[in-house]
Amino acid sequence: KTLLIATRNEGKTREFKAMFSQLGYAIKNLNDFPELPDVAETGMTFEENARLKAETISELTGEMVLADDSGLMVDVLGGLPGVWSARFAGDHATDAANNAKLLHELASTAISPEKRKAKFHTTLVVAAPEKDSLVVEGEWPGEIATIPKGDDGFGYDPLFVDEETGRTAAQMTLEQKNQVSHRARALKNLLKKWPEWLRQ
Ligand code: ITT
Repeated sequence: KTLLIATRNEGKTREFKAMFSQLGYAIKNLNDFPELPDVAETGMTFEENARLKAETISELTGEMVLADDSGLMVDVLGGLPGVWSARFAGDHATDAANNAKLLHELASTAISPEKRKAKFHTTLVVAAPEKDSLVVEGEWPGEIATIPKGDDGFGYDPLFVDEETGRTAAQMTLEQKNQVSHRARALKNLLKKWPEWLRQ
């Protein structure tokens, strides 16, 4: 069984590959299909953007497609970078540039560590021909570190401290992150609803 994920992000894809391998699914992403277009993320919410990605690619391929729209929401920044997480430091910004911008924003507000509360959010949408899309969410509470720590993961992982263990997401192995992350929690919610949705 193969499932197409409407993403070009290899960090997300690695996590989905590990999580779905236990379910017997092989994963492909948009980098395996150069002929498929980039879907513009014009929505104002995670759900709108995840729907745009899943439904556009499902219509173009006629296949069942999963999309993930996710981001980091920092309390003292009013939930930013949120849906703009990938583009926080500008269009096509690198992870390093986005992380530097986040540290800069928090430094200028001169707040204490206990006020650096944040959460990671994922909305997953599964789209398939002739079906209403399935939508689920997952969140991971934590706080923003003052310096980056750890070499694993992607995106904001070196700055995101897990509330439970005090480790950054980049100090966790892929397996450890996949036990507790926003993406893992969203996938768990998806699996509760998926069998019945498939039967419809
Ligand atoms: P696709 O749209 O092709 O899936 P993207 O990177 O543009 O890839 P998003 O629009 O969902 O994905 O942006 C999410 C950004 O939020 C992503 O680029 C990361 O910077 C950050 N992010 C999401 N999940 C993360 C995680 O598990 N660890 C660290 N950063 C994460």
